[in-house]
Amino acid sequence: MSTSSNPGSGSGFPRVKDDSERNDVSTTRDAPITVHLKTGELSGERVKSTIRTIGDLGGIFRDEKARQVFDSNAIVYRVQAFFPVGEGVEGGLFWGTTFIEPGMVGDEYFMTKGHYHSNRGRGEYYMTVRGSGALILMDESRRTVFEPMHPGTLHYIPFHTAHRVANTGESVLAFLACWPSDSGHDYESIAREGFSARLRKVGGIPTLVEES
Ligand code: PAN
Ligand code: ZN
Repeated sequence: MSTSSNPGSGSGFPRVKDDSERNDVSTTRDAPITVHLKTGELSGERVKSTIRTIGDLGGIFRDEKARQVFDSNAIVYRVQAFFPVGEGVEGGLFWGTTFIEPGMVGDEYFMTKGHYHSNRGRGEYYMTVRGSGALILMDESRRTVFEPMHPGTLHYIPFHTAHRVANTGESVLAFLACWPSDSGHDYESIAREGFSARLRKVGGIPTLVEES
């Protein structure tokens, strides 16, 4: 079988026409993505970025007054991601890096909003590349645990499990992630019910404290 040629490759990589329809072997060959293994930074034309500021995180932290003291534009985390197929397409995989700044809101660490996958039967991998933190996992019976994150730690997030990451260190925490393209993100359940425990700094140590 002949491999398809790459017309126009002499002047660089041609743009992919329609990401959502794409399901062939040239997906990353035509427009490569690279991961900088020390920093987690993704590069490539098709990398998309999202930023979450303090202002975006209302209702996430326990101490709402402490959150409001910050400049609402202060960045808490950003995500770089590669979506080779459209959101919701069955059978594809997405890839991303999350960078969480160091910081505290009251006695809670800067952290992600956290979510279940809308399609509850979808798991995920995380791998830490920089900094230190904690992956907080809650199953549907609301049992919450956490796994320490350090460069090289690999974290399997089981399906039916809410997940959130806190930066417990003093520098940026970066982790890679890979998840199915038909996972979706259910933030509403977390906004409504929260996690059953919060990771708080108690006596200088990250401690999971049950919500009363
Ligand atoms: C990750 C997360 C990312 C940001 O890519 O989406 O770390 O966290 P929130 O989505 O909770 O704001 C992932 O788990 N994707 O499924
Ligand atoms: Zn997820």
